[in-house]
Amino acid sequence: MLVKFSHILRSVAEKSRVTLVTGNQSADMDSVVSAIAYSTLSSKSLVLPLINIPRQDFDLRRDIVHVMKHSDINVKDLIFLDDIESCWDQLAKTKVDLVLVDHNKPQGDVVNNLMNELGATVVGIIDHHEDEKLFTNASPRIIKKSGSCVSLVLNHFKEQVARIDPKLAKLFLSPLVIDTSGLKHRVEQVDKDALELLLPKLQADQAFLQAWTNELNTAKQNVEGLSLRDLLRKDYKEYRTVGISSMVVSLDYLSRFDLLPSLESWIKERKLDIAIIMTSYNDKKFHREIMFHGDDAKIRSLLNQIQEPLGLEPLAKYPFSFEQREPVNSRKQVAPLVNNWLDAQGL
Ligand SMILES: [Mn+2]
Repeated sequence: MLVKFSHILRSVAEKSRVTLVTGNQSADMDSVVSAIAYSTLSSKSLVLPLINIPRQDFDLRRDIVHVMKHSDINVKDLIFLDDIESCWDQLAKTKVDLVLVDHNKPQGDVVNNLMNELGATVVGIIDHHEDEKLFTNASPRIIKKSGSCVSLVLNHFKEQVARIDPKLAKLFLSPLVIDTSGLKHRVEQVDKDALELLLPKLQADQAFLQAWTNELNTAKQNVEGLSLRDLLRKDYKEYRTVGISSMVVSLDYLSRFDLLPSLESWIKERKLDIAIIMTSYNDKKFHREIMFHGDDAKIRSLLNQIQEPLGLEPLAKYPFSFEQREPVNSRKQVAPLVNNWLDAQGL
């Protein structure tokens, strides 16, 4: 990609524009596919997907790797953070526009530097997270509840979706079935509408949807051979000095690692006050656990604000580890509470 991306940039006349469509820094299935979908469906020229992680971290996302193998898109052709950094001088000669999908406030140093140092501007937003009320002139600016952000993207580009081939349809369907457990949970009207757009392309029935959901979930849950550091960065988002790693394993599973010392080095590496692990797993019923590590005083202060609203029941497994009484509360619900706490602390 490195060569190719710099090649593309070279072909862009100076002062002309390139649009980078970027998902959030967890770079989960929804973010990656939403960025690809927006880029592919947009009728403007030079609209390219930017995956908001280093290239080497992509392989940790085994569900996405699996999906890409079934598509005609080569992972080598995607742009990652390293590609941006190595093409920085060329980018500086170009006008960079940003479209945010699956988040609505720029995430990570590279994207923020594109804005602060190269004057990149956010020209479009399509998202299903809490509205941070930024970039109010962006167009489109669609922030709406949906199971999957890709549903909002597909509905925005309805006419173009009518022209895609079955392979793209299968790619675009993937976040939808992952985020809604096969169209069973957290399904909004916009998700149903998106499915209606894709079904004629796929000629799929209920059995196909279920099989594809299972195949993707199996790939996603395959953590074989991953180190704790891999698990920490596999599905990771940072909120100023608080990092939240989501994992599809239980806290018990993590006991095979040297958990606390590894968290210490993670905190140093990411320069965090608090590292949070959120687990989700099934054993007859669906569980979520949450665990905090870092500055004890800050953790206590944070817990003061969030333990009650999140319904956290203390566990004996590790210091500051809890079972979530309301397993519906994922990082999407926890993050705004963390942000409120950070605001109140002036951090
Ligand atoms: Mn999403």
